[in-house]
Amino acid sequence: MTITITAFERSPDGGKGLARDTRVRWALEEVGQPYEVRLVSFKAMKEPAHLALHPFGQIPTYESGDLALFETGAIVFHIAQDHEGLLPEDANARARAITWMFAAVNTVEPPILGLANARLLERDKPWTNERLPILADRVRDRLDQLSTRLGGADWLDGAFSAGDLMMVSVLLRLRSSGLLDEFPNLASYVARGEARPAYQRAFAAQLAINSRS
Ligand code: GTB
Repeated sequence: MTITITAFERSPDGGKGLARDTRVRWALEEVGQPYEVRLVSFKAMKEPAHLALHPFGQIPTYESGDLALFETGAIVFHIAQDHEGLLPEDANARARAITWMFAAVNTVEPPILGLANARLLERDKPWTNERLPILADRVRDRLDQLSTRLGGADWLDGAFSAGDLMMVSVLLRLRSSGLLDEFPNLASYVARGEARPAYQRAFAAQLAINSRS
């Protein structure tokens, strides 16, 4: 069955791989599933055809046969459940990997988004300069905790899993802030994720679209 995902017609990041279709592409590459991409403009995202797929008018979405999904956590989870390679066989290890997926999107990503939004969207607000250090410290607290848990391990819980895929994807958003470099084991963790051939293919595929002139 053909898998089709949606992505920005042109990502505002110019191909840095930060838009969330990259994590879905990465999951599909890890499990060796070919996929098609339907590019959507910001305008089309808010129109009925796309809203029927994504109630919040965003990318990415995932379609396969009569199944349509939105939310990258749910999409990556579905891919990982359907194919070998992203979740361990052992039931407890599988549950822990899923826990890390939720931790990535529910616990680590929100403060990172708070900081990113303040830097990108609220720069001109009178309160931003005062608020930025508070938001950065919120991110630092989470990174400190995550760094302690990861310690010297390569991945969060044994072999690479969908939990790592989601966590690395979330942490990548921090690169331009410099915060990741304050935690060398997390910087190496992210670099390990980026070095995976499946990530490289996913990154190259989104770059090919976003670097067109
Ligand atoms: N919780 C949802 C999920 O995980 O799927 C969030 C989806 C989401 O935020 N989608 C964004 C979107 O469609 C694109 S990825 N935004 C358009 C809109 O809401 O109107 C977020 C994103 C956008 C741009 C950059 N960037 O330029 O660096 C990075 C990340």
